[in-house]
Amino acid sequence: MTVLTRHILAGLHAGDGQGTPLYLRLRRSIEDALSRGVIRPGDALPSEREIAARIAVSRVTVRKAVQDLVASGLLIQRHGSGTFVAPRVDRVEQSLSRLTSFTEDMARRGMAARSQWIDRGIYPPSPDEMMVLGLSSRELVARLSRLRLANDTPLAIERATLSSDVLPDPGAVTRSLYTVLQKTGKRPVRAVQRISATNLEADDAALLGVSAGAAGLSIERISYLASGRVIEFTRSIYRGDTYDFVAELRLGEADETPSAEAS
Ligand code: 16G
Repeated sequence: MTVLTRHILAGLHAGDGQGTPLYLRLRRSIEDALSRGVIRPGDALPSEREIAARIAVSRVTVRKAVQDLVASGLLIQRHGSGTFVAPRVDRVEQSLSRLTSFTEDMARRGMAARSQWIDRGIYPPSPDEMMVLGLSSRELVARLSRLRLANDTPLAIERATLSSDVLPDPGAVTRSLYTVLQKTGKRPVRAVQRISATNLEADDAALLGVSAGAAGLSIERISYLASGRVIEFTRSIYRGDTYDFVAELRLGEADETPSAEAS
């Protein structure tokens, strides 16, 4: 018997929560095992069949409890290799003074960046996209929507739009958009970013592995070439529990002159 199934059995037999559906009691005892460190980030869970047999409940009950924990981000399932305790998400500190790409940000922290494509294609522009990118309705845009992961933990959903003459083949972006833009001399050199608080919609929350309504950051980035041309319009949703955006502030030039105080 594994330490986990022993822990679950002890929890289920402790008797509290009678009247609560069995799958919920099972879910709670797995959560309890996680919080007490009985199972740790990266550990593999026994198979559903094994848990069901050891604690004498149906596989459907085990599956329901496990699916709930997957939906809330505590467990992850890898196709073909089983269910694991999700890696712990260390908060990521992101400077607001450097214009960097997601891939670069993660590499600097020694984390492996990965993307899952949600959409990648050429479309007629929406009114917002036309306005921000300065396009007419006859022109086209490249849209790249990705779930961005670091060490297999989903951190953000990024939806970037560029004029199709900047990126005629969105399929050319496999890993890093900024690397592709760099190669064609169109990497942005400046950006304006607007950050606001949001509660995650169910679809976005499911992608990010958190519960619907959880806190998130909605970020709009408009990036420019040195010429002043807008090159990229990105709308992103970042997980509120993983990101700290940090800005360095300096005394403004006008305030630095001592004369105001001297008088
Ligand atoms: C950053 C940018 C995003 C850009 C992406 C490119 C925010 C807050 N930041 O995540 O605008 O598209 O980097 O990353 O949206 P990549 O070069 O790794 O594809």
